[in-house]
Amino acid sequence: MNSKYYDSNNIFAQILRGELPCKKIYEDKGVLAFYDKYPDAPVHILVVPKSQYISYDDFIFKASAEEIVGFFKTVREITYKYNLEKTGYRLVTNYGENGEQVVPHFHMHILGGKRLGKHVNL
Ligand code: DGP
Repeated sequence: MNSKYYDSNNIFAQILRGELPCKKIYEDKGVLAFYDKYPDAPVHILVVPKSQYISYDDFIFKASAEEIVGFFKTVREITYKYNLEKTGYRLVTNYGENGEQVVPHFHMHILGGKRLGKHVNL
């Protein structure tokens, strides 16, 4: 973790290349969303940009404004697809050692489907 260089063998890169399966729920030219394999909530979706960004830090630094806005609007669309805007949800992105990011391809967790409490361990 915390490498400056993108590891093109990370699990999400393999999913994006179709080398590993995923339960896909949404795809467009720039974004893929799929269910987390180890869900922490009844709804636990991962949204990833298709371009190679290591982390939130890397994404915000390198992506165009258009790409950043498109990504976050897509996250919102997915919350509506699952009616989460009615009951609420949590967005989480982990970064670095203290944030305990495990997969070094930027991703947003969408968590919902139950009362999550003040904190969540991801
Ligand atoms: P993070 O700690 O933010 O890097 O979270 C990585 C998430 O990825 C974690 O919630 C579990 C999930 N995950 C790990 N391996 C796989 C996989 O092979 N498929 C899917 N769908 N999710 C995975």
